Amino acid sequence: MKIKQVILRHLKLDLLEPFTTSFGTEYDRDFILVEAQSDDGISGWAESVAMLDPLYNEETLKTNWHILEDYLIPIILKNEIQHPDEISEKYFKHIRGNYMAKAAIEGAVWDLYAKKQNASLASALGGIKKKIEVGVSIGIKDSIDSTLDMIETCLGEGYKRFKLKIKPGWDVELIDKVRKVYPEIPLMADANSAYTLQDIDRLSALDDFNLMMIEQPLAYNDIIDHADLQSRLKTPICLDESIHSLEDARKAIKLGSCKIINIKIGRVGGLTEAKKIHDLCLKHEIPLWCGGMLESGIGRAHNIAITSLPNFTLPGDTAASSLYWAEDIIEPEVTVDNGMIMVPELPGIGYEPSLEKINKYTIHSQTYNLS
Ligand code: OSB
Ligand code: MG
Repeated sequence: MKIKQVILRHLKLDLLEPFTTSFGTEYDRDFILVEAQSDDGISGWAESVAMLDPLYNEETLKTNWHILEDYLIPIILKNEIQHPDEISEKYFKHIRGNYMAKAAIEGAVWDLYAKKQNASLASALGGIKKKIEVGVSIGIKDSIDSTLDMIETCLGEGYKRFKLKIKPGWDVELIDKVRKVYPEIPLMADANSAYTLQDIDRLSALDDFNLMMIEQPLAYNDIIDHADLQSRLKTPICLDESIHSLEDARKAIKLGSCKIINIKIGRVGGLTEAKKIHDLCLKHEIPLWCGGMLESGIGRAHNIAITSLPNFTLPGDTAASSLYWAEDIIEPEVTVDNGMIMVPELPGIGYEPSLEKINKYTIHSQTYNLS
């Protein structure tokens, strides 16, 4: 497979509602869309999930553009790629970090590869599920009542799991009130690293609400204190920010830092690494689910494909396009029916990127050719 052209586009989509986590509020979503075109004119698509500011992790839209333009795209244009697994295993191996930048171009090549095989991305990755279960991630709101309203709406739409963002002071009382109204719903909390071991009393208080899991309570780069915390809680800890690779997952499992892992394709450097973490977790009976980064439909399509692998046994964060965007950039949009998404069977990501809509939301673009 020879890639003859790569196009980077900076898009900006307005979020229908601001999304607040312990690290900040997003009002809109700026992201890089990657289009990789083969010499026979087929395009593969993916997006970088890096945000404008280095708050979730250290990557940003600008660092991703730089790494893509100056390092990753030249490698992709220069080499004949037989299989997308070679990208992380061979071509990008010497470049440290920059997981989201790597995942963005690797994902576009995976889509292209699947299209050339006339296979869905899901089946090219070894996916087996025809439909996937999904939940919602509910940001920090200005009142507990508005959180309860959001849960009610999403329950009505059949979502299978409810994740509430928490931070110190927006935690025990919130979960207590939600549990009083909804004693049985599959409920979890995501702290995005807002606590330390000094908050053990608060975290222990959360242990009494039958939560499915607490996601990333402690530091974004920690697996030691999480192991300590897990030994003191019956609620499973799920790691998000701390897991960037197969090696990170192996060490976290070995230390007992978590009982569940959230896979984000961008955070782990791409689909090939995500598959490897999937296989390791299957072996160790660590359940998985696919996280979200407020993606456009292109990123959502990739998430749906990886979630079709067998060990994604817990509902993920890939909710319907209409929960985030007035209009998405793919056709059809991602729809959720009774908490389920049908895994597309068409070649590649299985949704058509709409060039008209993509152009409408593009702020800047740059084309790279083999020179
Ligand atoms: O921690 O999972 C997270 C959004 C941005 C950054 C980090 C996270 C999130 C979400 C939203 O929880 C997931 C989504 O709905 O896409
Ligand atoms: Mg998270």
